[in-house]
Amino acid sequence: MPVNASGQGFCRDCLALQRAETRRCTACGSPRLLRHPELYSLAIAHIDCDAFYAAVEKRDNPTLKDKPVIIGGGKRGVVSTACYIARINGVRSAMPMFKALEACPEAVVIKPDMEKYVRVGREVRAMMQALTPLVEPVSIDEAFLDLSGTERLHGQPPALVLARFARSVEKEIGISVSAGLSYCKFLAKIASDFRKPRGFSVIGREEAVGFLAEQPVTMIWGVGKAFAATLERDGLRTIGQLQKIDQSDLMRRYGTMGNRLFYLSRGQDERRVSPDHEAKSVSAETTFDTDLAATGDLVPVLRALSEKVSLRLKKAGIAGRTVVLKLKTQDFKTRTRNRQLADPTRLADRIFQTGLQMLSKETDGTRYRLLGIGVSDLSDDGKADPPDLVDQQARKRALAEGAIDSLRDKFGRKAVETGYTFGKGRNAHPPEPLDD
Ligand code: TTP
Ligand code: MG
Ligand code: MG
Repeated sequence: MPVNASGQGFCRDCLALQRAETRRCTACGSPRLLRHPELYSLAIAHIDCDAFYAAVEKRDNPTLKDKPVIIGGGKRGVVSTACYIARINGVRSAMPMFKALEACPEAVVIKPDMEKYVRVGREVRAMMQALTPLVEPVSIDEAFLDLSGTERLHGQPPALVLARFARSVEKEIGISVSAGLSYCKFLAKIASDFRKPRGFSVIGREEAVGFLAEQPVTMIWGVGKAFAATLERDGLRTIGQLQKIDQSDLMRRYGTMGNRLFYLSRGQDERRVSPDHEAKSVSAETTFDTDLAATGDLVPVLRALSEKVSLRLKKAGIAGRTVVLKLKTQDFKTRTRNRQLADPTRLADRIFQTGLQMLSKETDGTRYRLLGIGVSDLSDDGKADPPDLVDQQARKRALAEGAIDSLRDKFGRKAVETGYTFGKGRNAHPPEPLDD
């Protein structure tokens, strides 16, 4: 019998194929059977660890196994996460700690150990990357995987690869995950959340529209509390109601979000799973022909390098919150200085101004052979550079930079030079490529 005969499911515990419509595995007796008519033709998965921080702490201290555990406290005094036992009592993420303890007074509270969670998150990710190069991390404990075309590599369809993966994570790392399998990211993510913990849900093409019709609008990616309230005012609560509205109508009412409502409500999501190359920082540096000490010589170089960094951030749609200045002295000693900003930035001017403040403390006559500038603490640029209401000058410079960018888009990079780089010779435009 071929592995992917339709209607044929398998056991999530021992992975044995199930022929008959039995309720328990014919090989091991487990009730955790998975059957679905499209089980072997779906390849987009979302995997999310169960009660992640709490699961790691329980793994490391077995006496906590059957106790309600809350991870949180610290500065903000809120719950980061709670194990599923504590959730039965009503404890939820982001709840103030005092409320959580009212709901579940016997809970064991543990302060988060971020370093440890990052380490475990990386281990899980490495196991994902062994399945397919197309892993797109979403957060510390979850990722999308595109397993299409991996059947030959694994000798198994994606559904079985995922079940085996969930089993291996439990055995090798000691925590559990939930998986969702579908034909697009939107539904894979919904599916992974469906039967937590240790869940595995499948949403196929046939059932997608009918399934979505019953769900609340908040299930749509990007519909938060505020937008849900707007929809509610317009009498829209379920995705089924959205399915009955024309695209042009939705767009007229809700702009680009209306477009998203139109497609996602119908189970149409073309977003690809795109692997993150996990850049930790974006920087540019240059080594001088002759060592430099004077502020007047260093500043134009700093400006040109800041623009280089900014250009790369803008192209990648990312921003950085920490600005890092690097200097190498004549005798090859490296000095790095960094400063954290209130918000992530991708603007050359902010990077430059911050770098300049740090540089001014280092121009004490020391001769430098290298200057570099960069940003770390990277994130996508959604929250970057909010209009600065306090510093009007910064706001004007940001507007000017937008204008310069669009001129450069039209006429090329050299079309516009700022006062700092203009006519400053070859140090001002570091030779390409820059070593990062
Ligand atoms: P989630 O995957 O959202 O939650 P979870 O893994 O704890 O539980 P679930 O089984 O429902 O997936 O978040 C992953 C981790 O991120 C979580 O363990 C703790 C942290 N976190 C916070 O610190 N604050 C929050 O508000 C949320 C939602 C998560
Ligand atoms: Mg999780
Ligand atoms: Mg998560």
